[in-house]
Amino acid sequence: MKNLKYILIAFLSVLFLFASCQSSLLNSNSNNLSNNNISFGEFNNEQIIEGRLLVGYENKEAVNKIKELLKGEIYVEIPEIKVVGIKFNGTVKEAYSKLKSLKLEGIKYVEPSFKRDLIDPTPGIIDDTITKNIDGVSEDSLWGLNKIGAKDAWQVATGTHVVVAVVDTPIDAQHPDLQGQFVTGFDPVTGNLIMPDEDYENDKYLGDEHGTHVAGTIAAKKDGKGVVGLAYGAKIMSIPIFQPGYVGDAYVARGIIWAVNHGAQVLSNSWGGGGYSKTLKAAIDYALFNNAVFVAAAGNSHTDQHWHYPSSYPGVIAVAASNARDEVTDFSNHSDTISVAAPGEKILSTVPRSTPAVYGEPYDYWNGTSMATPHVSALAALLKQLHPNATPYQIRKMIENTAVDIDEQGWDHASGFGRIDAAAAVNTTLPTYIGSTRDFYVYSNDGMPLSNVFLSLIRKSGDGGNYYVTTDDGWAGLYNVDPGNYTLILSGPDYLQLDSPIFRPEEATTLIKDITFTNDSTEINLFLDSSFKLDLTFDSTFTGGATLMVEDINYLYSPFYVVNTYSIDEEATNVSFDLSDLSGQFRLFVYRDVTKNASEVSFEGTATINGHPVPVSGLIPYGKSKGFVEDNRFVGQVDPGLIPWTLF
Ligand SMILES: [Ca+2]
Ligand SMILES: [Ca+2]
Repeated sequence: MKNLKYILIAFLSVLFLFASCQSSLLNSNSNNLSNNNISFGEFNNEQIIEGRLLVGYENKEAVNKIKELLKGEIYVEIPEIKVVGIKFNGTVKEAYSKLKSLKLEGIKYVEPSFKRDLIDPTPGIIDDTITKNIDGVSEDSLWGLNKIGAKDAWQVATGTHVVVAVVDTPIDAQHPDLQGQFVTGFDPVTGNLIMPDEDYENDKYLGDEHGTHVAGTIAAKKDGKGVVGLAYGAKIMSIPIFQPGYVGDAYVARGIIWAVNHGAQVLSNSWGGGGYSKTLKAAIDYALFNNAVFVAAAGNSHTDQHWHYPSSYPGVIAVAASNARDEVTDFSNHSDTISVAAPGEKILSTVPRSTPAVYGEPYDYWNGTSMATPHVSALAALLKQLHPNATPYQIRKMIENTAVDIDEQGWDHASGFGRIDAAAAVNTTLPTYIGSTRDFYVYSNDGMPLSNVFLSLIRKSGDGGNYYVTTDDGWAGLYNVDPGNYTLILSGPDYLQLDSPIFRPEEATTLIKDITFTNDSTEINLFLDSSFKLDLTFDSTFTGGATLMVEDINYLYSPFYVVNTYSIDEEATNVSFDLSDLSGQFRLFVYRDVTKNASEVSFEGTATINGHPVPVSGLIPYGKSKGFVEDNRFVGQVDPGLIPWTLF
């Protein structure tokens, strides 16, 4: 009800503006949470690369102002998603506090560049009880390929004419089982092209074990020697993002976009880490929009989480690791964003010619979701050969719908829809539903777009994954979300963030509602709302009464700063006020006319914010007129009235 009221009031306010009428109605509702619309990306407890900031812009001119203020330089530009990387001397924290003083039009967000890791594999120990055929390197000895029905799948497709980007370390492209399997790749840091079969790591030692192992599972040659990839008819595009350390989210975004622009139809990502990057999400959305399938490893830390990126972004096929007994491995991460499981234990594949390996040949057994992921990427390549125009949604559904149910019955956090079955997937029909976009717009009650609000979509049926995003200048877009019934949870913004409009955890609001998605695209407007009740007890009464004053701290120098007043009777010792209808950042104080009463008055009580009690107190000194309503946690820490109360 309140939302409707505020929309109406906002509309009326515009009318009053045109009438040049400074009414109290306009006065009380012209408040804003902030004049500065820059959203600062969170990095609490996350590892970041210092001296680097990523800036998402609408207007490139504004980027120059940030660059000048930080005395920095632009080190990477990604015009497709309107992002630049700026490097500067100093820490990200220092840069944030400098930037907070800027009022900039045309900047969508500023965020750190997170550190991410290769998902470390562990060399596997050959265990004949589960891999009894393995007695050497042989194309017939690959238990994973046998398990998922590779030979039957190859009757239908081998990945011909499909390009799979291996976003990983460089690759030993002259490995005898990989040579000839490449198209031109791209170094996103230097901008250099990597020629097909160029041993890119040879010039500067970069460490190419991981990418070489992944590449072999996707497209090692079927030549009767060594191993064979599930999509041996496909071509590999090398996008090295570990050189040897992680090159940063901006370079990775550049690499992803280059790959998509140059023909990659599938991107295989066996890496990840914490930290929600808006830049990375924009690059992945770009891939999905351009019909490229994005596959990512769920991680090897055996935790149950959905803050591992890129695997937890909506639309990504997140891959868990299973073993030869169709159990999920003990290292594989669990998550409510897992799509499928694939063989990821004791996986035999190519390693660089320079690396010591089994049987004296450049092959080795590794464990990891890193090894499971290329099985799924290769399967996506087989499906892309069969259905060149299929959307990433259709490819994902064919893989999920044909997976063999393992672990708990039905969809589960360990294996998602189950272990992939390549033979079944290539024989299934293309789903008619191609996927659609879900756009959410999130505002405060007075129409201010809210950034860094967490939006969760929890599937009611429990027969599939959930989706998590944060808003970016009031917007959150999700692609490839399944139709069905969901519980939508909006919460935040997070009070710990540097730019947060709130200073207390109690002020973070939550909106929970049911939502149903059909096959059509969806556009939904959401308003965050909060409740605020104030109960105060005075130690003595006021002669001539007093007033509770509400002032908007963002308008202290304008004529409209007094938002509301509530009178207090002269006999009153206990008073209650409900401020829930307000929206903005306020300071609250009790005001009296000093000519009528000059003795000291103190008060204490409770502010109940969104149902959470916060003890408050205040003091009107002898002969003074004002006593601020202070959060007891801040008393003595900061000047009274300095930390605002925020209401949505
Ligand atoms: Ca071979
Ligand atoms: Ca299951």
